[in-house]
Amino acid sequence: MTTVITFGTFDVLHIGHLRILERAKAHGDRLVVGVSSDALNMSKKGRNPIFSETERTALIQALEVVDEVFIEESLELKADYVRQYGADVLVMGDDWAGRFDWIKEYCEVVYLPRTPSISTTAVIEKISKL
Ligand code: C2G
Repeated sequence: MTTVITFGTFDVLHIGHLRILERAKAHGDRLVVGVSSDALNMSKKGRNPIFSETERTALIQALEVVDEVFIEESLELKADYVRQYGADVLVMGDDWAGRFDWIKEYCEVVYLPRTPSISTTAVIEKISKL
């Protein structure tokens, strides 16, 4: 059994998020997802998320491709999460390329290309122009 772990804010959930979760799952048998806490999102992006961590976690947990979800409290705790969930592979989009290479000591680290032409910023802009 190969366990894959990935992380993200997933706010507002869109097709790029679903695609990376599907591609992450293809690297193993079990997919564990760390959803950024509201506080972590604030420290990364300087604003509150559109949807709360409770809502974002429920949305991710409801996806068929996802086996387990937890709240990611800090970017620095990745090695602990990898150990805690018995992850063999860490998958992230390539906007994070190189940033988690230090985890290679604990498991395989894979960066996948982002889905082009879709982002939360683009979704927010599209909605604001309606
Ligand atoms: N993603 C993607 N294609 C897009 C947009 C996002 O493949 N068009 C991927 C990102 O590369 C990331 C995942 O979807 O791997 C989640 O993206 P975000 O919600 O933006 O996550 P982020 O805020 O970058 O948080 O510990 C890491 C962080 O928690 C990641």
